[in-house]
Amino acid sequence: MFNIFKQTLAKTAQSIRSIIPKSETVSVELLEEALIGSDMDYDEIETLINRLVQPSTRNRLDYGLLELLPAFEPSEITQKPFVELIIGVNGAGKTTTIAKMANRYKNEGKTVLLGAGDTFRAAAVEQLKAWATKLDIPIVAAANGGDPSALAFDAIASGAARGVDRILIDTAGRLHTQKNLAEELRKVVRVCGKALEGAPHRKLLVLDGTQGRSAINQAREFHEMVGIDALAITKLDGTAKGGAIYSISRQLQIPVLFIGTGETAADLIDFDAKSFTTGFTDAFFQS
Ligand SMILES: Nc1nc2c(ncn2[C@@H]2O[C@H](COP(=O)(O)OP(=O)(O)OP(=O)(O)O)[C@@H](O)[C@H]2O)c(=O)[nH]1
Ligand SMILES: [Mg+2]
Repeated sequence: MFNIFKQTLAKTAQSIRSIIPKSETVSVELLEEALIGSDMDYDEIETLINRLVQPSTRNRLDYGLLELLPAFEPSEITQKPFVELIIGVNGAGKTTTIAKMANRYKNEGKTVLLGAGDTFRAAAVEQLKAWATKLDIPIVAAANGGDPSALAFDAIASGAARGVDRILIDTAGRLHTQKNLAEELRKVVRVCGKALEGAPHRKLLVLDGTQGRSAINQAREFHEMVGIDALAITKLDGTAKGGAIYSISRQLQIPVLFIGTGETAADLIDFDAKSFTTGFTDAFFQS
């Protein structure tokens, strides 16, 4: 059966295959080495290996890996407009992920509005505007250097007045260590709630997949800062660190919603624990 994650995990699979020989089973030693190579954190490697019935066959590994991932029930979206605030460090892939999500929602028949809330970085507004034009989606933007909270307020007010289904608000890249920018983000969140009760309904943290498990601490700090509801992991196509997803998901206990698989608007897939794990396990058992 076609597995959508297989292609995305190509680099991860290549690294695993360089360690694991073609066989029906895999030894604990080689499994450990390959998982370390895939950037899974040792906590998860240890847990998996301790639980794994030997010899490790495809089915046993598949089951063991799946058990590492917390199960999340997707909650139904009833709010209209549903406001999503997109957060993350510089260059994580926030703006591109917004374009991908907007494209997805539009294809599902929903109406979307974008808020160009990165008023800090030069050309950030232009970048989102270019996506809006390409996708033919309305955007609320102000001149660079404006107040991101005011922009968020305006975007929500405009989206509510137009009766759109979804509002996606971009934010400037920031490090969790920058205190003034942390305060600014908290203010954006507060002001969203003033524009519309309950907004932002989802605070989505975008993590750069090429950072692997080192993104866990970063995510923790953002979570403490504003409370993160969901994760998007980008650039998985360009990294051999696919195994880090198990540690990110298990240690943070925040659902991974999306996986970024490239630079175009179509390169976004819904994270699905089962298919992801099948794609990952496949690398260990070459056929
Ligand atoms: N290969 C690949 N590239 C991606 C993916 N997502 C984003 N990128 C690229 O990563 C770079 C940064 O993406 P942006 O969306 O501008 O990142 P950002 O977080 O908005 O960056 P700042 O606004 O500067 O903080 C761009 O060149 C994107 O094309 C992905 O899933 N795969
Ligand atoms: Mg951006």
